[in-house]
Amino acid sequence: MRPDSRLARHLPHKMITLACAALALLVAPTTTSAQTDQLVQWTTEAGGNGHWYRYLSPVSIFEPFSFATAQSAAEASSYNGLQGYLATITSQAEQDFMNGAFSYLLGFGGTGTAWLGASDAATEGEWRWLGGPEAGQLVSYTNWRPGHPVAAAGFENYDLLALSIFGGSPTTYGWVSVEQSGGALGYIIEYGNGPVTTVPEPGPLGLLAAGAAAFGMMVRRRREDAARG
Ligand SMILES: [Ca+2]
Repeated sequence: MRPDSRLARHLPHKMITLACAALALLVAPTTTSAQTDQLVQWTTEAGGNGHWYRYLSPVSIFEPFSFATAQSAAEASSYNGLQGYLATITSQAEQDFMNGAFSYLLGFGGTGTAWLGASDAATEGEWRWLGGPEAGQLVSYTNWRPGHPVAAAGFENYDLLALSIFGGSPTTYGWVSVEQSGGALGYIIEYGNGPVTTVPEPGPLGLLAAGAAAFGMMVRRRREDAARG
């Protein structure tokens, strides 16, 4: 019997399970509450900033994301060593890139909204980016849909920013202000705020490395056993 086939036969079930789990993590979205998970880079070759963007949709249209949920999820995430935050669109070029990158993902029946990272909650009418390299800066480039931003009125302040996509021909993209109690059918994370400063959770690659190390130990132990026996 060849040694490798004997090894495979005796490969502990636990080890196979660990390897499968690690592989599943590698291909699965890391945000469990979201359905769609696509990462796209705005490359410097294409005139971009090199940042990565990720659009996440809810598991159903009946479970929109609150702004707070989206913001905390974005800021708790990282990719490629870059800190995440709710996306900031600071130029027409960045808007154009995102329109192209995410149009096919957004919404149901071709219409949808996704949270972006700005608010005028602090001072009504004064929109500022909340995170990323632009944190605290006034929103200068704008792409408001007609009628937006909605001025404060009565009980509700329309303090939050979402990218809205209206299906049809041509598809139109624009920003809408959303009330504090509102939800959006997705959010966009931008990864570009410098190196991650917090200690990351063990990622898929870390788990794979741990699995490989454990596998190596097992093989070594079997060889030692064989040498003794
Ligand atoms: Ca940006």
